[in-house]
Formats: sequence, structure tokens, C-alpha cells
Amino acid sequence: MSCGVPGMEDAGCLFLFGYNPSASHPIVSRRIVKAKEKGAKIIVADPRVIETARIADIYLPLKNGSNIAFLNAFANVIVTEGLVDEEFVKEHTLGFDEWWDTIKEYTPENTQEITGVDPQLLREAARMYATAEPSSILCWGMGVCQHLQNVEAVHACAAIACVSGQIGKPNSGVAPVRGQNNVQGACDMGALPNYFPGYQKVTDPDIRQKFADHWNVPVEALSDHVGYKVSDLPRLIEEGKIRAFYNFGEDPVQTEPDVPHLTKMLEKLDLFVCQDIFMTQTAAMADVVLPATSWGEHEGVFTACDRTFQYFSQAVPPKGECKHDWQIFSELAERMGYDMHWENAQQIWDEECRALWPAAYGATYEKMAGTGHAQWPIPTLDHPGTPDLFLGGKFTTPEGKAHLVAHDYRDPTEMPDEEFPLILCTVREVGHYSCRSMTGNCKVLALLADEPGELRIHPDDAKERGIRDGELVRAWSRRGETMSRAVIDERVNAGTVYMTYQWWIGKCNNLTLHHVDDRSRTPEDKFSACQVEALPDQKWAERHLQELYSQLKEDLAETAAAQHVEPTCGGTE
Ligand SMILES: Nc1nc2c(c(=O)[nH]1)N[C@H]1C(S)=C(S)[C@@H](COP(=O)(O)OP(=O)(O)OC[C@H]3O[C@@H](n4cnc5c(=O)[nH]c(N)nc54)[C@H](O)[C@@H]3O)O[C@H]1N2
Ligand SMILES: Nc1nc2c(c(=O)[nH]1)N[C@H]1C(S)=C(S)[C@@H](COP(=O)(O)OP(=O)(O)OC[C@H]3O[C@@H](n4cnc5c(=O)[nH]c(N)nc54)[C@H](O)[C@@H]3O)O[C@H]1N2
Ligand SMILES: [Mo]
Repeated sequence: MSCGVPGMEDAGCLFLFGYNPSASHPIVSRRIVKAKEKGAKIIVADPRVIETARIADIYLPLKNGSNIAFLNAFANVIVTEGLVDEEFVKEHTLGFDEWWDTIKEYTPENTQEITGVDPQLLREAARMYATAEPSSILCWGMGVCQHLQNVEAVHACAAIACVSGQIGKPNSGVAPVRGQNNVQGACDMGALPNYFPGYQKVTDPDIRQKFADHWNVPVEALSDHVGYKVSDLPRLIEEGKIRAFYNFGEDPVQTEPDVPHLTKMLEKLDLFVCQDIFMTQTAAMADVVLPATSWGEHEGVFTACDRTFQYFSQAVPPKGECKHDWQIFSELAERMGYDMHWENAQQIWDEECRALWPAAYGATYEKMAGTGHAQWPIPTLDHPGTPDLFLGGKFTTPEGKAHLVAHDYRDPTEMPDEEFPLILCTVREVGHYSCRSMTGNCKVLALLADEPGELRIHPDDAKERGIRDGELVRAWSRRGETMSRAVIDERVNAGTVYMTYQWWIGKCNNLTLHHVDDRSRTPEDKFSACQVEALPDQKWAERHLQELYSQLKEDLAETAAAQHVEPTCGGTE
């Protein structure tokens, strides 16, 4: 994010594009309500009438998968209605003419068929965004990232912020509101195939040398090429390129697309190691399970979506044979013959993270004490942190200028047809979290919502299929099928059904398409084709659901019990 979450309250306009904070990030959502109270304009573009749409000044119900057509038309209005910040474009950007060559072809009128958006409304929204004082923030979420044209849409959002001069000043710019509490932190720490910690390229020989020196290994020991991405796993197993998989803090059997195919591929592995805090469906398939401590049992530092480092402390001692993740890694390294000895998490933070990543050097434990926090870049000990990036239009490209890039619209990969006439869009719900290993093991949250989850369907689509509210339904696609509970909902658009990916029995990833874009390799989770029907015998279906759920829970508990190994010689070595 180019800005900070607290600063969102002081922006003049918040444009939410494919982002549903009231379900996904309730704390950010509070800030948005406060911004509204302080007079900010709110624009929402989402195919569903999400909560924030209800307090929006303009709500734009665009069609699923039409982002690039929409954003190009939005940019077109900024230019044709004279809303361009000419000086900013001249001083701080490159490539305007080429960018305009593509954008000029897209008007609100000629894209209406693709986007479904009233041209007048789109024009009003573009004016509101571009002219808002003192600043606008363009926020996006998975409604951008989990589509075929995801990288393209990020380019489009960034260009819109630049040409309208809504970046480079406080509380402005682009807010890709990173998903999980520490997804930003995982990337910061180099849990990416192309970077060492601190976004330092694995392909840069000087960087490689720096890390090799610090870690006391020959430079050849560090890989010099970009690694694989998790979404490529099933294909690479199939091609025989991957035979061992060490899975750390992920539950792909729940959360990756086309689970039927993935499961078949995982069965082919020679070695499968899982490091998790629960016995998940994925861990149950593993040869070796390494039980780790949970957030309440260890200390550490998270990075929030806006680059804020926050320290969190251990609340309770670990139970049983669990170890901290860092202990597991260092013990494994020791046994593989590399001396990776640490005393505690703070030592890792100081001697690894802060020492190797210049932008984190000033983020000491002292600064983060209590409710303290530090926003990177924070290069020196007396540096206060950086809520806003790119102030004065200074960008981090070699020329110091933003590159404007435009792309033509393409249809999503799997369009609906006669056999599969509905679009399946998979999203989040407030009470449950991702693979549900954590929230599913919480009784109170199970009272809020339980298996098999919900399939939200427009009244017209339900009527056409004779589906009644609350009935159990079968949903299927070219990949597989699942069971869910229909909720008839006027706030979702006709032609699209919405499921959340939290449910083990009502698993939407049995249906989703495994198609990834070339650059990010993020799956197209927001768009595939499916069909839905009411299950004919509801009594049987309800019973069957309970049987499946009980059986799965029993299987997981038994696998967990079988994995338990009594420690020899009384505990850790
Ligand atoms: N309670 C809860 N909170 C969570 C999570 C959870 O599982 N549960 N998961 C966390 C994670 S990992 C993440 S990444 C974040 C994600 O948070 P969000 O980005 O808010 O996630 P989604 O609900 O998947 O998608 C956002 C919106 O995109 C819209 N959308 C779908 N297709 C399109 C389209 O073509 N165009 C546009 N403009 N919009 C579209 C959907 O209708 C939806 O409202 O949430 C995090 N927070
Ligand atoms: N259909 C569909 N699929 C999706 C999405 C979607 O919108 N639609 N969203 C995608 C997105 S954005 C995301 S981020 C992924 C999330 O997918 P996952 O990362 O697979 O899901 P999480 O629930 O975050 O799972 C993390 C695992 O880590 C474990 N864990 C928690 N704390 C610790 C710890 O301290 N140490 C260790 N070792 N393990 C721990 C949990 O028990 C859990 O099993 O799902 C993706 N899948
Ligand atoms: Mo995510």
C-alpha cells in the first residue's frame, strides 16, 4: 500500500474495487465508516451489493470478470473530461502517449455491454475520484487479483492514480489491502520464489553474495534463479519435476483450485512433509507432520497490509510436542549439517531481518513495545517510519518515474455455456477464516455458521431451478462437485452464484478452475462455470451431510492420534 490504514480516515474519497472489507477486514471497515462520517466520498465497484455499497455515494454493479474494460473506460473519462493532472504526468510518469493509444478505444458507452455499468454513473464516479480533495485512495482486493487479467488490472489501477494525481501526497494512492494478518510479512521475509528477505532479488549476484556472507555459506549454495510457485505444484508433480513437498502453514487440499486433481497429484509424491498447528486435510495426507506452536504460544512480528510491523507476545506455554516454527527449521538445518543456532525470536529479528534488510533496520523491539509499531521503510534507529510512499511523485523505478501501462480486455478463461450456465465466484464470509482449521475448531464460531456453508443465488436463478431458500443443493463443474445450502439473496447478481472457500464438505474448490496467469500465477478463483440443482431428497441429504462431516472429523482426529510420538529421553534433545 502506498498509504497507511489509519490515514484512510482522512482521504477525500475511497474507491473500493473488488474488495469487501466488512467481511474480510472489519478493522479497515471501521476506518471506512469513520472516513464517511468525516465527509469522505465512497465509491464501490463490485458485482454484489456488499455492505459498504450501502453507505456508498456511488455503487457500480459491474459484471464479473469485466475489470479491465471498466478500468480502461474509467481512465478514458479522466482524460476526455480534462481531469488529468498534467504536471504530475509530465514530471513523474513515462509512457502516457502509448498508454492513451490503448485507453482511447474504451469509453463508458462502448464498454457498457461488457461491464453492464450505466455510462453516466461511471462518468460521475471517475469525476468524483479524480477531483476529490485532499486525496483519493484506490483500494482493491481479491476481486482484482483472482481474475485472469489480475496483473493487468493492477497496472490499470496504478495508472489511474497517476494520471489523476491521486498518488504522491499523504493518504493517497493505491491500497492493495493484503489478505492475511501476515501475508505482507511473509513476503517481507522472502517467502517468495524471486526474493530474499526485503525484496532483494535472488538473481542479483551482489545480493546473493551479501546473503552468502551473512549466512556463512559459499555463494553457489544460494540458488540464482527464480523458484516455483505453489499453484504450479500439481503440474510439476505430474511432469515428474517435483517429488518431495514441504508444506508449511498452508492447507492446499482446501484452498487451491481443482482439488480433485491436486489430491491425485499429492498422492504421487515420494516425500510429503506438513508443518501446521492442526491436523488438516492436507496434513492427513503427509508422510511426516511437524506440529508447530500457534500465535498464542509464540512471539514474533507481523507486518500488516500497510507495511506496519507489530510485535506480538506469547500468551501461554506450548502444549505437548509442539515446537516453534523457527525451532523446527533450525533443528532441521542442524541435522542437515548447517549450523543455524538461535536462542529466541528477537535474535532472529535483530540479527537476520534488521541486519539484512536496510528498510527494516530502524524497527527495533523497543519501538514496537506495548502498542507501538513501525511502518517500513524505517532505515535508521531514529527514523519515525513511513506511512506514505512516493511523496512528491518519487517512484522506485530506475528513472524515479511511474511507468503507465495499459492492456486490452480479454474474456475470462471459462465462460458459462449451456451445460454450465452459471458463473461461480468464490469469496469470504466474516465468521470463518480461509481453510477453517482454526475457526472450524472454535465452538462459538461453529454456532455462527457451519457445514456445508452457503451458496448464494439470485431469486431468478433459484426460481428457474425450483430451489427454495435453505435447501441443500448439488453444485458441479467440469472438475468436480460439492454440496451446499442455498441462500436466496437479492444482493447477488443474476447469473452468478457465490460460495465461500471455507467449507470442507461444501468445498467450492472441488469446482474451481485451475487456470493461472503467466506472471503472478494466481488462480482465477473468482470466475469459473458451474451448474446447481436442488437435491431431491432433503431428509436424506441432511443426514448424509452430518455423516460426511462426522466421518471427516473422526478421520482427522484418528490421524492426529496416530501421528503422536512419545518423546524419547524426556523431551527435546
Ligand atoms: N473473515 C475472513 N476474513 C478474511 C479471510 C477469511 O477467509 N475470512 N481471508 C483473508 C484473505 S487470505 C484475504 S486475501 C482477504 C481478501 O479480502 P477481499 O479482497 O475482500 O476478498 P473476497 O471476498 O474474496 O473478494 C472481494 C470482492 O471481490 C468481488 N468481485 C468478484 N469478482 C469481481 C470482479 O470481476 N470485479 C470486481 N470489481 N469485483 C469482483 C466479490 O464480489 C467480493 O465482494 O480477506 C482476508 N480476511
Ligand atoms: N476458491 C477460492 N480459493 C481460495 C481463495 C478464494 O478466494 N477462493 N483465496 C485464496 C487466498 S487469497 C489465500 S491467502 C489462500 C489461503 O489458503 P491457506 O494458506 O491454505 O489457508 P489458511 O487458513 O490461511 O491456512 C494456513 C494453515 O496454516 C496453519 N497455521 C496457522 N498458524 C500457524 C503457525 O503459526 N505455524 C504453522 N506452521 N501453521 C500455522 C493453519 O492451521 C492452516 O492449516 O486461499 C486461497 N484459496
Ligand atoms: Mo489471501
